Amino acid sequence: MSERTLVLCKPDAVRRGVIGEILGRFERRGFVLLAGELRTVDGDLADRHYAEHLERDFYPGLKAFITGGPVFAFVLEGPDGTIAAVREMMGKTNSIVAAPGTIRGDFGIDGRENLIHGSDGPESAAREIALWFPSLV
Ligand code: D4T
Repeated sequence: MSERTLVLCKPDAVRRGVIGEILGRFERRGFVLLAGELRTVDGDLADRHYAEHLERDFYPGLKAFITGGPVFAFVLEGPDGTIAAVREMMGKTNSIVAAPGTIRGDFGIDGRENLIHGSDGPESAAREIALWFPSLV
């Protein structure tokens, strides 16, 4: 059995020039890169990607951030457990409390500008891959 997940290097990661280091961690771990693209997120894609957060008080700031510069979107594939393993490699949402050794814990200190997104379960992975890379579905 295999699992796929959608990952975004957010605009802060692209701006800071660390997408190679981030992608390299996943490649070294053994995940297979199925697709990848540098893309500027418009308001509509932001709203659809973050549909669950539309009503949250932090969403306007999150939307401004995610649409504020290009992201590097990619799809990884690996065995069952890949979605959770990628989330573990990312670290906790707020980079300042993310463990050293995780991507957020090694590269950042901010709560919003936290470098990376990864699908949080099989349903969101399927939804997000269809949204970002419909040709893979
Ligand atoms: P994403 O979805 O970007 O992979 O992050 P997480 O899955 O780790 O965290 P999340 O969905 O709870 O939050 C989405 C995104 O919103 C930012 N955020 C979050 C924020 O700016 N202020 C906040 O209070 C929270 C909770 C950070 C990640």
